[in-house]
Amino acid sequence: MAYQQPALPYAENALEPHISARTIGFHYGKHHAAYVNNYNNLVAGTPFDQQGIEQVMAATAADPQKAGIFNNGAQAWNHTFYWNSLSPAGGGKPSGELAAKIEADFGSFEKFVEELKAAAATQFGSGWAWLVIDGGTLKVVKTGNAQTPLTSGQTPLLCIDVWEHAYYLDYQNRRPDYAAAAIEHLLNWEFAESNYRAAK
Ligand code: MN3
Repeated sequence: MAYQQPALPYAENALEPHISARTIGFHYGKHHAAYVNNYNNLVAGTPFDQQGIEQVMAATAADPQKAGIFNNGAQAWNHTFYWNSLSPAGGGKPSGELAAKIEADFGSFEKFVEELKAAAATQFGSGWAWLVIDGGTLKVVKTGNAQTPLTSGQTPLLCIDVWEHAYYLDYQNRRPDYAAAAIEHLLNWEFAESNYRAAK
């Protein structure tokens, strides 16, 4: 019962000029696909093969002997969440309840943007920057490598991949420029709002 890599929710060139078709082609077609293949190879013939990927992530997150399964499964999941966190029609601001909650918990939308940009810029090495809801409060968090807030009791609303493969072809060492472009022009607030409603 192999885990299938979900289809990219838009064309490879849909996020241009902010993220190129070349970057998305390698990122979705090679990096993400490799995590999915590795995960399927590692769980084949084990009881994990019969479980959903989120269940497997929860079961392996704290077990160093299962690090290979966790890392590849979490990267498979994180990337699907990332593709959905971006949209060619994204950017701008959220509306309604989530907008009010961001103002309440961060002070203003602009403060939230500053925090998310800072998290993306300062995550040391490979990892992710996230907007999560944690015990009823919105927070910006960063995680290293394959780590995901999903297995720390937090509910992700949006994420940005800050591994070099996410931006190096387009931005080289300028990770903050990539993060700013993604945050200002691509963030999928409809996706965040639906995750927020489901978490409440
Ligand atoms: Mn990636």
